[in-house]
Amino acid sequence: MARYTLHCFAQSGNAYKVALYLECSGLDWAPVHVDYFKGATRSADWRAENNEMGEAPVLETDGKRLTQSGAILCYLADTTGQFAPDDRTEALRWILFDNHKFTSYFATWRFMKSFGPAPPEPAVETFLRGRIDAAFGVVEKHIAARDFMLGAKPTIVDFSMIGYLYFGPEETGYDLPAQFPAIHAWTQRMQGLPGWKGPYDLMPGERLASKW
Ligand SMILES: N[C@@H](CCC(=O)N[C@@H](CS)C(=O)NCC(=O)O)C(=O)O
Repeated sequence: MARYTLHCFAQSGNAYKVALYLECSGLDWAPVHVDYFKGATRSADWRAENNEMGEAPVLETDGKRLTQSGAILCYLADTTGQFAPDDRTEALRWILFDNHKFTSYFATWRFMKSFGPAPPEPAVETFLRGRIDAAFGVVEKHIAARDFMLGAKPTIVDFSMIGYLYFGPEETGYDLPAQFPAIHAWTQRMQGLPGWKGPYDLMPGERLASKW
């Protein structure tokens, strides 16, 4: 059995944050497929066994089940030393911004746009795009001045924040090279890390066509 078991699925950028970290760190890990689109995370049994919050990813290791990608990345950095930030407070500042704004609005928008039961209402689209553009604008300015979020070297903050940035424009409706060139250049620097793979090559689950 692998040292780390990650409950994940291919469309989950939140799970990808951890999967990519494990892969780029050369750690011994194996994925377990969460059948999210068939409602696995909504079942009482899955929640009781894996995560009361009803969310992927879940990382199993050393007899523990850890959840919340940001907390998992902090745990892994603390216990392996890989991609550990020099300044924990600064790392948390960006991971919290990521979870509240940078990832969450973009992930919600992409899900509704590509995989939800109906396309988002125009007012919802306007709201989400406004929030995405504001959060992406903050990161565009920050990352234009440095190679990685905390400076010269990649840390867990980068793994957290790039979680949804490799899904294509057919799923996200965003053209990163044209709209956010500094963010795009940063994703390319991360893509240069040994072990880098895209989400659909790293995690199990059938690739789904965008519905809308
Ligand atoms: N902040 C959480 C977000 C996790 C999350 O929302 N995961 C999605 C899959 S990408 C999920 O399982 N959602 C289920 C739901 O919201 O009901 C993290 O970073 O782990």
